[in-house]
Amino acid sequence: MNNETKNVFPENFMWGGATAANQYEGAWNVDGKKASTSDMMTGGSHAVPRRVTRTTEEGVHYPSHEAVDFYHRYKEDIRLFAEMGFKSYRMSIAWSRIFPNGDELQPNETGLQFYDRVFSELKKYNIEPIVTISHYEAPFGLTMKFNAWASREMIDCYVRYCEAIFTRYTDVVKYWITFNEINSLIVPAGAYLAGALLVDDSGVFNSTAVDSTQMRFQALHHQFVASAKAVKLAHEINPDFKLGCMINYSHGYGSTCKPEDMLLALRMDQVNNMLCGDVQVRGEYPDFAKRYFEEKGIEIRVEAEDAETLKQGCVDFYSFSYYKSHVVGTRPEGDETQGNVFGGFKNPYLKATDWGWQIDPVGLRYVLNHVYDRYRIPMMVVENGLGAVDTVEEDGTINDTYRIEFLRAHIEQMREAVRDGVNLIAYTSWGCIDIVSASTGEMSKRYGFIYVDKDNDGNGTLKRSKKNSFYWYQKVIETNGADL
Ligand code: BGP
Repeated sequence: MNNETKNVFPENFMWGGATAANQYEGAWNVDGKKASTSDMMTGGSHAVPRRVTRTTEEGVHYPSHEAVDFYHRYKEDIRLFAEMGFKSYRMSIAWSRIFPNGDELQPNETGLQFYDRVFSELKKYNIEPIVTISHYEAPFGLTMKFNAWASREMIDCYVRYCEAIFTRYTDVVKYWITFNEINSLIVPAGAYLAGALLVDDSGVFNSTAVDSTQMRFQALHHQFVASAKAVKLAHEINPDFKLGCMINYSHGYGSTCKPEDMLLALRMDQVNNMLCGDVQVRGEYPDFAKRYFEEKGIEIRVEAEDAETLKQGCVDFYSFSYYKSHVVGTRPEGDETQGNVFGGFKNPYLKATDWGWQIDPVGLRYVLNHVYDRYRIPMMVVENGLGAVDTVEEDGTINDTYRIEFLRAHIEQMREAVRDGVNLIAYTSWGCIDIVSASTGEMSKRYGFIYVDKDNDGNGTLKRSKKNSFYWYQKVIETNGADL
């Protein structure tokens, strides 16, 4: 490959990393902060799923309570990000730091000050923040009061929170993402995380998910309206603000070229991926939604002004997470895969991670082209990475060649997509420093370029050390993606 085909990323391409407050900050109840939904979630393991509690119980391990203590170590961590050459850093604000119960009328000044310090540290190194407003959490108070997004009351609370942060950080943040992986609400496994839903239709406190399709889509509608209102408000507060949606892109191939399998793959793409993108980018529900809702018996309660609100709140960029692909259609003989968030079968052409996530770099090029053709607005890959168990050698080194290979293969395909004409403006690798895993609550599923000394039981010094991938990514950024 000659240099011309290697040097394809735009000059101001935003290389960086991504984290989320509840998996990273710790300090869950200090300086006025109160519990968020994620703070009431116990740790888990392969065998024991995480569960949600009503009160934090003595002796039970809650991974978010300390996480890896970014709250007190942000200077050291941001210095390391800067050393890697980060141009951007995707982070989230913990809503319950700003509005501890969620329904206060005034924000918590001490909470706001924490992010003042973080943003000023980022500015020192010219790192552009990309801020997720709600990443898999909501104040626990709101959840108990309203069952969170199941209720329309959430919209005003969310918009009040947005107003507080848009006004406060108007000069230091330009890129905002309204909800992390908003489409996770479509499937039960994502309903707790994305929607903070805790109580099911029959009023039962549900430890991991809510099974009611009706409730999930209603909650999703409330998030759409909240997102649109936030976009409009943001543009009024600062016309330079850029707002984005964030989709957990679940790419599914048909299991055979049987027309029915391909049709099913199309239908799943429409419902799982495009429905949310269409509402947030185009400002209206897509035509296929009508039949889908009818067939599922979903009746979304809408207010008269919602259609206009959605139209006025179209996002400026499309961001998504991409980890894996799956296969849908006729189940191949002998395949007993249960699948993860969006389900699906094994793909005989792909290898999988230790957690069964099928590694598919070419799928990333496919998705970038597919989505860009549809919306033609700037795109960001805001999560991508390999969750793996890392070993610290006796001399302290961490030789994570597998991670480098994973990332290299994905960046190569991004490069191809840029050559295909996709307007890609950012890449923030997930969990750029080891943090708590969202699905398992464990530390052993690591994504970072920076190792953090902490184990699944919460033991460890929290010391940071550079993995081999740290130096590799540094070189990638330095050469703007030419030297992989
Ligand atoms: C995404 C979430 C993240 C994150 C990542 C990896 O779905 O937005 O919060 O954690 O997945 O998942 P996990 O931590 O479960 O490996």
